[in-house]
Amino acid sequence: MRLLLSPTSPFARKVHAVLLEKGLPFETVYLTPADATVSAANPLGKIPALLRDDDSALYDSALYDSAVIVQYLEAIAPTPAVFPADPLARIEVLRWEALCDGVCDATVLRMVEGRRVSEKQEPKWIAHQEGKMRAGLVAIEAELGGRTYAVGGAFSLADIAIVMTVGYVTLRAPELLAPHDALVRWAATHAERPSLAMTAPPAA
Ligand SMILES: N[C@@H](CCC(=O)N[C@@H](CS)C(=O)NCC(=O)O)C(=O)O
Repeated sequence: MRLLLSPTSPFARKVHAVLLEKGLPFETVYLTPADATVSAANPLGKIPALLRDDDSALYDSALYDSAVIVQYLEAIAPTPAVFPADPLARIEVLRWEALCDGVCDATVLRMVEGRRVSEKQEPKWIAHQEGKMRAGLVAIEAELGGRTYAVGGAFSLADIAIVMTVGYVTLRAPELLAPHDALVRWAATHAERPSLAMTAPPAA
């Protein structure tokens, strides 16, 4: 399998970490979303995409988005699992993933707007995205409470998603984490896990 990714993409980090957790054989292909290989694999032109080994045609065989790729990996390599067996606990993990993906989506949108020349930036749009980031971080910290793992007392995709989110906000908007010492400490502990340490984004 080949994973199309960039070093800073949080969504790619999620998939990369799951591949490492499962010990699956794969290659990494680092590129930007603008690369033609990405649009050939994913008509939406987004990273990550996964090129499976069973491909005869590149377009037909590529998988996206990160949540779909994670489900695929869990299906082909159920052990070690990144989802709990209990269906209702699985829903909780999926909700954590949605929450964390949403914070990362808002962080990407804020960053893209912030990179436009200052006269063209829309402060209301930036504030709107920041509002989602702040609310998401508050929810993540509050719901984690004093737990070691987000769901069911065991490591899961929810923990990967939280570390991914804290790592990406640290890269793009560290000031928004100032009120969240407890969350930052929680993430730092889990970020030492090999799959997460090996996929950490570069420093800003
Ligand atoms: N929901 C998608 C989001 C992927 C995404 O937004 N990737 C960004 C990089 S972090 C990207 O490729 N952006 C390029 C674009 O939107 O054109 C997923 O989970 O895979």
